[in-house]
Amino acid sequence: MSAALLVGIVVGSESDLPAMRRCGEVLDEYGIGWEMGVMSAHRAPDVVSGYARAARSRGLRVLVAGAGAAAHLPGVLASMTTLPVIGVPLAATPLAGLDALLSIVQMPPGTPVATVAVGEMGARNAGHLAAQIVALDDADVEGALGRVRARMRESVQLPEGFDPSGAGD
Ligand code: RP5
Repeated sequence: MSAALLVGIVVGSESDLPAMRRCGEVLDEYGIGWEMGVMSAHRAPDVVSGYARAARSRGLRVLVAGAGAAAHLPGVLASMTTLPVIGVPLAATPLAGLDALLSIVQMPPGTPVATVAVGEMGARNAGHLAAQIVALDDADVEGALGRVRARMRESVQLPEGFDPSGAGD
């Protein structure tokens, strides 16, 4: 049985796909169903509008939008749905993603976009953040989050002789 489709990943261009696949890989770790579409807010605004307006009734819980340059896609999506929207700024111009970061993060009050880091690192964190949102009322995903956090903790390498349980000033 395939996992229910809960997260919609949208990118502004095919050139954004390689970075945003990292988001899908993270969602796979949590067993969360996702889809990915290419739909530019300036080249096909009607398609973006239709997707955003249908998202909730299609059962999606979170939208993740990756875009570079002027990067208005996440904000436009957020203006047309009350689902949480996570924006991933991508490096697509000589400004290396700073343009997209400022565009996405600076949404005026009332239409927030939860903005993560530029590029693949941000795309991966968008997957983790989307999972945390889904986990608010999904015990399976909450359990998976706990297992991923426990695995992260295993990567810690303590100096010899240091006991973290006794740490403190
Ligand atoms: C944005 O412009 C896209 O999100 C992409 O990052 C950037 C460049 O798009 P292409 O010229 O590669 O299609 O809309």
